[in-house]
Amino acid sequence: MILDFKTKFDEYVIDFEKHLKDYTKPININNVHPTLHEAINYSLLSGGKRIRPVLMLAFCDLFGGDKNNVYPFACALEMIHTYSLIHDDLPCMDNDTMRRGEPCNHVVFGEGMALLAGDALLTQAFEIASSFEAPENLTENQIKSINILAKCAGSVGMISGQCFDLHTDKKNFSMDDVINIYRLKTAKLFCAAASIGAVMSGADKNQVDLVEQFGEKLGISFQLIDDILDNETEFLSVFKDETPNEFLSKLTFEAKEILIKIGGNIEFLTILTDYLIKRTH
Ligand code: GRG
Repeated sequence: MILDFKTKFDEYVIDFEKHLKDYTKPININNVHPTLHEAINYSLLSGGKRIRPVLMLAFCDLFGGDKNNVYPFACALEMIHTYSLIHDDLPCMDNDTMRRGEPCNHVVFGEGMALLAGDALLTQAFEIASSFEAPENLTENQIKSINILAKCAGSVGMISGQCFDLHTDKKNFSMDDVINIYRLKTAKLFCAAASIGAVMSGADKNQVDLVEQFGEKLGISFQLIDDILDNETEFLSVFKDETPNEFLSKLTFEAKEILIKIGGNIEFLTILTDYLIKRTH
């Protein structure tokens, strides 16, 4: 039977969002500032595509894991992603006013509150990742996954990607510089999604290495499409020997080759790879 990709994708999103909503209800309302709570939920529950959680859950399924062990990490990763968008839109960064067709967090709640909402999301991500009750034999994988989350989001991951993006002279940069920015700024969270799904489902080191390589290629492709859709000429002009679209086709072919090496029921992930490349927004 041909997989109904969209139905499966939506099922992952619905299940994920049920778990996410549980984490957005404050346990002790007296301890949470009401505007902070509102600002967090404004961005966390405002129509993100949920690609990273879907990727994580799909790798969990590929390796036959229990999704209940993965939901806390999927929520944690989406919180980190959301914080990065809130901070990225701030006047001191990209200085944007609209996100997902709505005013940015800082436009609605003010710069200070947006900064704090981002800080709170980053912190809560690690609270969730470290506090769920895994069976004893899963504890080691849980710790490995927390470590992956921290590395991919931090100064050897997404944050350095943002720094290279801010501080590279875009008039004189090379294709390697651009790929490095994509690899750190965007692909690191894709790597985290894919690898945590695999690690939490008991994949071995060789399998996790392949999953990481897949996450990197998918994440770089994802950022490249973003730049193609936004016509980011500064970034796109570095592609000299091949067009950005040719490079994209090569990269996604390689990503799918890695899926074949990983093996198992890779149908959903293969279609997901094509779906992300063909997206129009
Ligand atoms: C710490 C002050 C401070 C800032 C951090 C780390 C950072 C700023 C920004 C991260 C860089 C960033 C925003 C990269 C863009 C990645 C990207 C393509 C985001 C859009 O992802 P989608 O399309 O978003 O999955 P949705 O809206 O669907 O959730």
